[in-house]
This record gives sequence, structure tokens and C-alpha cells, in this order.
Amino acid sequence: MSKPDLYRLPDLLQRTAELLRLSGASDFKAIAYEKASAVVESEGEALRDRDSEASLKELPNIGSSIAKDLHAYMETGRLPALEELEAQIPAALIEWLDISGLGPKRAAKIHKALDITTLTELQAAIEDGRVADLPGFGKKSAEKILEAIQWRAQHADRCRYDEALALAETAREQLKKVDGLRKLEIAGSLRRCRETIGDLDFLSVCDEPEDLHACFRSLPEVTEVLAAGATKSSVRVGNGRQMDLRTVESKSFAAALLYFTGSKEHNVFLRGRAREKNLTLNEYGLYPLKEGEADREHPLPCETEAELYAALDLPYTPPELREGPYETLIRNHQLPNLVTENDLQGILHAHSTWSDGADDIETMARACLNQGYKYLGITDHSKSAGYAGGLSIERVQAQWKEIDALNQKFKDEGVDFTVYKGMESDILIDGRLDYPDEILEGFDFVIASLHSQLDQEVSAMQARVETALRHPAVTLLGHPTARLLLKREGAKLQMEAIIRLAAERGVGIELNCTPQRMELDWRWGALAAEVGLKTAICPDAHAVAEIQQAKTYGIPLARKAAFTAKRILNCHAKPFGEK
Ligand code: DGT
Ligand code: CA
Ligand code: CA
Ligand code: ZN
Repeated sequence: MSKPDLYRLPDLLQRTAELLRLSGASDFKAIAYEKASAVVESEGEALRDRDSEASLKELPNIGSSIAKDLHAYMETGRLPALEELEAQIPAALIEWLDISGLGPKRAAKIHKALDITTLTELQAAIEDGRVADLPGFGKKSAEKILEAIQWRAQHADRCRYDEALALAETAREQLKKVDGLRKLEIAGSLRRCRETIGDLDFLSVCDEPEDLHACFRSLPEVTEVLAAGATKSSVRVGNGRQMDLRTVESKSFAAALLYFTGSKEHNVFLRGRAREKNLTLNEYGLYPLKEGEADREHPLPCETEAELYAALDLPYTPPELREGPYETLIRNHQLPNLVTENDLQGILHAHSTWSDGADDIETMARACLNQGYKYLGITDHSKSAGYAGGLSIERVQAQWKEIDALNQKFKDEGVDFTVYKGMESDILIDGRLDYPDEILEGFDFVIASLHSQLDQEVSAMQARVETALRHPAVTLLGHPTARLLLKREGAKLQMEAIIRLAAERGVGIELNCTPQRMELDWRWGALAAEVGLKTAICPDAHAVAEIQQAKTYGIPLARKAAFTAKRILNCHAKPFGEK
């Protein structure tokens, strides 16, 4: 077994202190764990040399009982004191610690005085005035707790990729100004381009860590400081997310970045790989094994992640592929050559003022042209989408005329740019599309999308989508489940069958990269590659400002779903062949 991870230990000791306070233990005991947390943090990797209780006890502020605990952690990766507390305190009471501003001591007071344990009971006790009547509380502070409970209920455990990305960029801009900053990277799920993010993980190398951490804790977005160590800070920000900042030594940066990027499963895979090569990988570096232990005097000199992968005889694995079923491909040096933003040749799936878009076709087209694209595929809504200004047959034909005239205009100007006639057709309840075949044949391409009646019975829904896929006019299936991240689950479909059928029919499934949708879900990427499924990176732009979604969110999604440029229609100069 590889050694337990030392970066986690300070947090676990802090947690122990909090739970001690919550259980009503003496302050003295809790403070001892807080001090131990700081000691362990400053020891860092050197802690590994202390392989007995006696040598741990030699550290400042570490008494025998905590030394025993630390020793157990080094041996097993588990902290007995913490586990005992977690077993002994009701789980519902532990949830009170997530209420910002309440604190474990005051939580313990309320719990004991009113004999209540759940958040629901706490809320009731605030509403009927029992909490306000407790000594040391009062009406104002009871109201604050209530607000914090309600606030917590409103904020999901996760936020969307776009929200996390915006937060990360704002923070990065500020942190970059600190003197002595040498490296700053965002790690974790955001670097892996997950569609939703739990918390943000920053990793840095800095000559003035105190200044950097002070800056981090006083960012304008910060609403609460959760931890303020010498090398690690944690804060809560306005939208409820937590952000962690770590500072590591320059020589550990690559290994730490690898570690904090994860995924956990990928870390386990890499550590196993190191063993096979008679090496050991931890969060500080890559070392030769000497008598079963890391030879810490002689770390392999890896300054980048690429060098670490190379030392493990593995290909550099892009963060997007550090989760999912890719271990065999990694081992065999067979990773796909992922699409990059330079591969994008044009924009497909955009709305204009003909339906519910904000800008007219020419404005959208010229914006695409200015951004270096060769074409734009306009796809307004079909006639059943009355709510979105869906087009009647007459309006479709009028739009075609406008597009023909616009293409002629580009030609006359000597501009190499094409507007394609597309349609985002609703898939009707029985799987038919929204126009007669002779109209459908007039489009350059058709995206078939589910927009309404999503609560249909499972097998009927499946048949509905499969019928649409069999229609000869369909080029792409739009946002397949119509999910809205963190809001609506979307249609329950047997996606494997749909992917196989689409590939067989030569129909693509779009990567709809509006941040609320982000589907085809990347988890289908390996199957999609296996069956040769095609796709298009679709910003579903309803205004000029949304065209950039193709790059900002579409490229990360396409990479995470393991697409190569070849299988992406709008990475080709002629997206629909010589049609
Ligand atoms: P999130 O925040 O839920 O969206 O997902 P992550 O992947 O960002 O997870 P997080 O923030 O808990 O941890 C960041 C990375 O640190 C994670 O991807 C891998 C590494 N890590 C954290 N805890 C462990 C652990 O217990 N074991 C291992 N091997 N790695 C861990
Ligand atoms: Ca995270
Ligand atoms: Ca984290
Ligand atoms: Zn659309």
C-alpha cells in the first residue's frame, strides 16, 4: 500500500478539533488538535521520517495521545480520534457545522440546552423564539443563523463549470499581482473540465506565501475564511463555493499539481504504475524505492507533469482524460489526439431574430467571420416551438432567400464565408419532425431536438428519439436528454442504444455547449469513440456574445468526451461534405 497522503492530515486534525468542540469537550483538548494541525502542516514531507510514536512526540506541541493518533494515521491513513468522534456524534448534528457563522461551540450549546439534533428542529426552534431566548444568543443572532440555514438550502453542493471558471479567473487576476508569485494553477475538477464543480483548488509556488494567502483571504468575493494556515487557505465565496489555495515548494510543484488535479482514481492508477517501475509517487515527488521505502534523498528531477508521466513510461495525459475508462489506452500509449480550439472551422447551431435570437443573420455571420470562422450554420426553431418564434413554412422559405442573398453578397465582396441553411426541428411526440419531407430536404442540415413533453413514458421517449434518428433529413441529434444542469434531470433515455443507432445511421450527436446543458455527456465519450460517432461543437448561440461558447465551453467538453477533430463536423472546411 502506498503511504497516506500528508496534505490531508492538517485538515483532518482541524476537523477533529471542530468535532471535539461540537461534542462539548474542553477547549484545551480542541486547541491541542489545532496546534497539531499547524505543526503537521509546517513539517510537510519531513513528517514521514518520524516513524514511531516517540519520534512524533518530540515535535513541539505534540503530546502522547496525539502522537499515537498521528502514528496510526501514518500507518493506516485513518485518524482514530476523528473516527471515534464521527461515530459518537449524531450525523444530523455534524451537519450544523456547515451553517456558516454558527460555529461548533454555539452549536453544542443549542443542541444541549434545547435537546434538538436536526437542522429542521433547529430552524423550528429559531422560528418559535427558543434560540433567541438562550443566554448569549438574542433575536439578531438567531435571525442570522436562520438566514444561513436558508442560504445553505438554496445553494447546491456544486456549481456549473462556467460559474467556477469565471470565479477562478477573477481570483487569478488578483493573485497574479502579488510580488514573488512564481506559479499559479487551478487544479481539481475544474482543470479536468467537469460540467459541475464542488470546490476550486488553486496551487501555487510563491516567495512570499504570507502575502499571497493574505490576498487570497481578502478577495472581494470572499464571505468567510474557513482556514488560514501558513501554506493553505480555504475561503467561502458569494455563490456558496469553497476555494482552497495551497503553496508548495518549487521542487514539489509538478507532483502536487498532478496530485491535486486528480481524479482520485487516476492518482491511484499512477501510484500503482510507479510501484511497477520500482518507484514511489506521492504528492511531493517521484522517488526510487530503497528497501521498500521512498529514497527521499534522490527524487527523480521532474519539473513538469509531462516529465513525471515520461518517468513512469506513460504518455502525457491531458487533465480532461484523467477520469473515465482510459487506463488501458494510457498504458498502451494510445491516447487520442484531442481536438483543440485551432481545429474549429465554423459555427453550427445558432439562432437569429427569425426565431428567438437577439441578432440578425448578417450580424451573426459577420461576427463569426471576424472571429476567423469560415461558415455559420443558422438553425432557428421549427414551427411547433411557438414559444420560441418557430418558423412557418412560408417563413422558412423567406429565410432561405435571405441566406442566398447574403451568400451572394459575401461572394461579391470577395469574402470566403458561407451561411448554411439549417433548422433546429422539434422532435414531435411521435418522433416525426416538424415539416413535410420536401421542406426538410431543402435545408443544408437539420438538428433534431427534444424541447417539450419530456416526462413521456420511458419506452415511448426512446422510440420517439429513435424514430427521429432514422429520418433521412437529420444531420445531428441536439442536446439529447434536454437536461439543465443542477436543475432538470432530462429525458430518461437508453443512451447506449441511441449512440449505436446514430453511429450506424451516420447521424451525429451534438455537443451542446451552453453551460446549462453540456451534453452529449462526456461519460459517453469512450463508447462514442468505439462506434465512430460524429458530433459538432454547438454553441447554440442566441446572440453574437454566445458564439464564443464554442471555444470556452465546447472545446473542453469535446476534449473531455475524447473527440478528435476528425469526428467533429465543424472542424472540417466543408462540414456536410460536397453538398
Ligand atoms: P470536486 O471538488 O468535488 O468537484 O472534485 P475534485 O476532484 O476537485 O476533488 P477535491 O477538491 O476533493 O480534491 C482535489 C484533488 O485532490 C482530487 O481530484 C484528487 C486529490 N485528492 C483529494 N482527496 C484525495 C484522497 O483522499 N486520495 C487521493 N488519492 N487523492 C485525493
Ligand atoms: Ca475541487
Ligand atoms: Ca478541494
Ligand atoms: Zn438551439
